[in-house]
Amino acid sequence: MAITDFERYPLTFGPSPVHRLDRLTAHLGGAEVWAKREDVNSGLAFGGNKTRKLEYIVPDVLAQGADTLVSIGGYQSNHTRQVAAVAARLGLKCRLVQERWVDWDDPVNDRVGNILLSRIMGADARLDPAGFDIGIRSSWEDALREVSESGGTPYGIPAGASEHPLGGLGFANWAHEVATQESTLGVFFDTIVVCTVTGSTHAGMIAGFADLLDAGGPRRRVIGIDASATLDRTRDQVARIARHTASLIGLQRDLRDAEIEVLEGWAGDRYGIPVDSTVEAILLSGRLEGMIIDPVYEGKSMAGLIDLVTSGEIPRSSTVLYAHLGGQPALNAYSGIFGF
Ligand code: 5PA
Repeated sequence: MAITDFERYPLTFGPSPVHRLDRLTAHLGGAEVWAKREDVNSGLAFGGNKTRKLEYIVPDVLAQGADTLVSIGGYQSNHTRQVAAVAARLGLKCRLVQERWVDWDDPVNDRVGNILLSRIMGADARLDPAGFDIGIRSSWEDALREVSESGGTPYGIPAGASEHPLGGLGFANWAHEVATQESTLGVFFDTIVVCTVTGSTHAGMIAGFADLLDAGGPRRRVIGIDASATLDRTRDQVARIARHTASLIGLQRDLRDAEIEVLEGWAGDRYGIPVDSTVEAILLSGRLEGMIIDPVYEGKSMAGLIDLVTSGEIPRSSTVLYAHLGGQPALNAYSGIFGF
């Protein structure tokens, strides 16, 4: 099967916009930096990377006749907010397990931003004291069972939709979308920079770009910036999901290790806690480009991009595409980091 053979339920506006970041580029002195904006990819609750993944999962939800989406994330999960939005759009119920993934004592952490939006959209979002883990959780399995026991038909979507068998397809297709936009714009992105935590965003891209390479497309570097601070697990998960997705979309070879590149250095010691470079990246993007990024994910990948360009690891001659995956609502739970 090819990526185009998979059913896609439309939740996004269509291809997400791609544009230059001229002032950031000038500030860094090259490489040429562009952004592709998943933060404005949909009218559903501010969209984001999960909305794109869910386009390939919803056909299965509908085929199974489920009446309740069940998912999991941290208190400020962007993923659960997007699941809540999709449930609302489909007329389904939504049960969310919101774990204490981040030891972050902002007094409104469990009430504003993403969790507030999920509740506005009608989701039953319940707090759970468990800490960060990107794998399958017993609390999520318990929620699935509770929904069944109370007569519902649950459909489980794991953290970040990553362990879902179809979770990598959204971003495999993103790679094809990039290739189409490149030919329209007359540009070639030799380097992609993407934040990675539960893995299927980056993994999908790896599979999609490998597919394009094998179809005669150009070679490029897809750099995942770890924001999990559990690097080995994330790297393993990215590799596993990339290989699975590659085989789903008909890649005729194994992925090379060099195609699976997850870099560390910008996550800090713990998931969800911004470090100095995160705050600097947020301020720089806001002040140079009016582009808002968050303290948990995109602030970390942008910090990585800035350092990789500044150090020359990404050469000055490169044209870089920064994948902006959304996530701004969490900023509301982090006002204290700026000291304004
Ligand atoms: C998230 C994830 P992956 O989980 O697919 O690696 O994506 C990382 C990522 N940027 C990058 C933003 C804005 C994200 O929200 N968010 C999770 C969530 O619960 O919101 C899955 C962790």
